[in-house]
Amino acid sequence: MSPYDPTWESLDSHPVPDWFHDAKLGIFVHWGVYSVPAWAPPDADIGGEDASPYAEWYPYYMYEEGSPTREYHRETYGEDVEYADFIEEFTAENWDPDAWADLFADVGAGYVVLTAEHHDGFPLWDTHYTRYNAAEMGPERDLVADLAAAIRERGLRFAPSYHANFNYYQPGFDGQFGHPDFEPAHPLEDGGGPGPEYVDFMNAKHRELVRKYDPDLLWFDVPTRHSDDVRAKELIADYYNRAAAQDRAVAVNDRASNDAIRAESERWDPSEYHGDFVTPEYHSYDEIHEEKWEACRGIGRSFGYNRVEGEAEQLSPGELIRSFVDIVSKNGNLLLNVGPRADGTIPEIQRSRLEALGDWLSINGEAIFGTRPWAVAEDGASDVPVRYTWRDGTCYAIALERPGDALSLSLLDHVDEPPATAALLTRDGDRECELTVTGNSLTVALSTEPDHEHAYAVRLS
Ligand code: FUL
Repeated sequence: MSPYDPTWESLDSHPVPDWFHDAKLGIFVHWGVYSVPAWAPPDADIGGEDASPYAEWYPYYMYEEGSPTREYHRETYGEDVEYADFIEEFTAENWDPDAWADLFADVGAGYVVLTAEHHDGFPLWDTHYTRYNAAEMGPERDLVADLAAAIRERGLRFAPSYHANFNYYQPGFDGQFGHPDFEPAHPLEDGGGPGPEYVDFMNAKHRELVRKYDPDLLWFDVPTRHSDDVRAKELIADYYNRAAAQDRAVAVNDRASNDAIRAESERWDPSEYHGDFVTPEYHSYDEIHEEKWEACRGIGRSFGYNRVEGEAEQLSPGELIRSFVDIVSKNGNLLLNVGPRADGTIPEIQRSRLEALGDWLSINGEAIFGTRPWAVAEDGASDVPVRYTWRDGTCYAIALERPGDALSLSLLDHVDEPPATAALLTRDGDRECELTVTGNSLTVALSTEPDHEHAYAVRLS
């Protein structure tokens, strides 16, 4: 018997799997034909009308009169070069899925999400439904299958993301690919949702994706407020039921929060939220958010590789680590994006951030993985900002700046008994710290200097 029906009432009864709560860190990979031009104006506003810092939107803006991308395209490639002409340069010739998987596993990620199909409508898997796909053209390799195998071999979970609900080149199922004389459509301006035939085509590919790769997550780019347009409830029920029959714990995202957070004035309405977790993009919640959430963002200002981004656009290792700790303390995961080059290599500027995060987690992972939010996320009693996490009766206070020789905490406002011991996590193991209680204030003496940078975790038990 199938436990789930395609109604929100039924689908909303699905539990968030523990593994998703525990994992905290996922790696997003935006890779596709757009990784060939790999260009966007880095200083544009996200969601701008004529421009976006997202290089994976090149195939949209290159046809948008007045956009800097159109100008760049004309100057660099000339008027006659169409988006489809980039396919043959999307080679993946230096791609080593095992090396990617080793890197992501070393950072400490629990799951990896690859753009199986982005808004350009070019699937990265061997699909039966269009010959414009990575197995038949460009890399001539099923990128989804090969990455899934390498990732799962290392015990990480794998998910394809699916963004076909918005195709830059609708109508025309193959976008411009099937139409040499195509007129680029602008669904955003036309205001039309996908028509029923497009939805059939899109959902057939989706079912195929689910059957071929048994995703551990469905990272689906459809805000639930638009879910009826694309019959998302049917897809989600199909996915949950298949996973239930295989006894696998899976999760489905929701993007309503992304829309609402971006529109700043519009407060997210929980009745519009479905699925297992919400996915604010380039945003975070500033308090513990009870619905499980996952922040997604690039290391720089784009998801797809942008060749003109430099150091100035990237999160520094410290910013990355501090924002990750902040997200975890507030019930979030971080889905941190990597934008590889068209040949399958990961730019050093991104790799170095991943390695710094991995190094920090190799010392402080016990204060992150498998934790849950504590009574409060923040503590302002010290002169450095502090975030809390909690696991199995142990509380972790994580200072986001290097504390002096003591850390003052107000955690006694929230517990009956003060902790008996405190220890600073370091590269060489724990360093015991002396605890003093004065009224409601707890002071942790840090007699030894931390031996690493960026954020400092103290175990209180
Ligand atoms: C959005 C897309 O439009 C962006 O390009 C990116 O893929 C982001 C994760 O989702 O909806």
